[in-house]
Amino acid sequence: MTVESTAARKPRRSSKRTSAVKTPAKTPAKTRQSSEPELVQLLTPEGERVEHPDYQIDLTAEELRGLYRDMVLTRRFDAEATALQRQGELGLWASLLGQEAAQIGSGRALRDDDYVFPTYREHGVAWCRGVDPTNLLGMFRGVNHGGWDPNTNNFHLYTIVIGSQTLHATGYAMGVAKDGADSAVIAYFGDGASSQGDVAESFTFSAVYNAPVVFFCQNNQWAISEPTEKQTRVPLYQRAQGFGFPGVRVDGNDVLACLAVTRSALERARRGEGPTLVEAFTYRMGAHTTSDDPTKYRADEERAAWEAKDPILRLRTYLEKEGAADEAFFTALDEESEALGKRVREVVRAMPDPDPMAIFDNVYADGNPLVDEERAQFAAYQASFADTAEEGK
Ligand SMILES: Cc1ncc(C[n+]2csc(CCOP(=O)(O)OP(=O)(O)O)c2C)c(N)n1
Ligand SMILES: [Mg+2]
Repeated sequence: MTVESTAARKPRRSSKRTSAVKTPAKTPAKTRQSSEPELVQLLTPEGERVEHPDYQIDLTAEELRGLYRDMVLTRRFDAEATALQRQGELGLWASLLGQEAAQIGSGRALRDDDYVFPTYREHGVAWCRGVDPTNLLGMFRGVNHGGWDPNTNNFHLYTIVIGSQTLHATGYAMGVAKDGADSAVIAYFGDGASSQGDVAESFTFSAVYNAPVVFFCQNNQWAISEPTEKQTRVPLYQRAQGFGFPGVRVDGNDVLACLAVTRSALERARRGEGPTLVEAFTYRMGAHTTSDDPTKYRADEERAAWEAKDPILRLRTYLEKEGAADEAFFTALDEESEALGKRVREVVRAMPDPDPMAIFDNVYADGNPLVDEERAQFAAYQASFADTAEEGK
């Protein structure tokens, strides 16, 4: 495999980002990809099934429809959450638009007893774990700090502190190994997070302790407004080599490849052969969060080029070509999507505001004098509003 360094490929960049795929209409897909390191692909953007020598997958029509349904419902939920933020029902939302295949493919590779450490964008993985999507919204509405019990679905709470969850995953995986269990752990993080010291430390520890952990990096090309080439001089998956474990780059918009590659990495972890870094090469189609405006720092053509690689569309093309799904299936799924959207709207709007004093609960298991002092101060502050209301009568 020939791998050019990012620096060699793109000598000088202007502040307005141009991408390796900036001229999609004139450049055939094959030529574009040949300038990038090889990635594992089982379903092309045109919906053609292709083989890979190291990763095989054989799914029934029902399983393929299942993956399609997962991606469609996740996208619908995500669109609803974005709309709810715009209507003032959520304070913020981090959309997964474009990353459905990376999340559903990897999420469906997991066993129930595996443990997941997500970031804040893994709504598709949460879906695969059986977390009710409405539970993801409380934190974004500001009415709770999490919204689900991590141990019910082996899906940890969302983590905002970039990269820190890779350390939690590594420690957890070391514990799994000590227990002699054959389950695996997966940590999700982004291209930007790969620059964090926490990630480097978790690579070191997991390698040395042979921890059963899969590092699943969704390289969506952007860390807010910073492009990937500001994070690394080499393709991210190659970082693993320096730590002594394998790294693989997969087409993150190909749900079949993401499933096959993650499955293989999890099996390797279960066999006691240690960590794997999976780099899912994908694209953040939307804004970083609803507080961001990507038109300020990236060109429209870049998004358009990635639209042609849409993860849902390519599976739909394949399903139709293979006769694996009929019109009735797509119609029923449309109806199911609408019903999900309606349920999400209703549940969010009915979420009660918490008692303001509840913010001091669960800070320390056994209490703390400083928290007690702050609680008393805040209670007095709250009471001052009651006095004002009385005076106004
Ligand atoms: C330790 C830390 N530093 C900075 C931030 C601010 N921050 C929030 S998201 C983000 C970018 C993360 O990019 P990436 O890891 O690529 O994930 P993506 O948002 O693209 O999924 C940053 C810098 C943070 N939350 N935590
Ligand atoms: Mg990113």
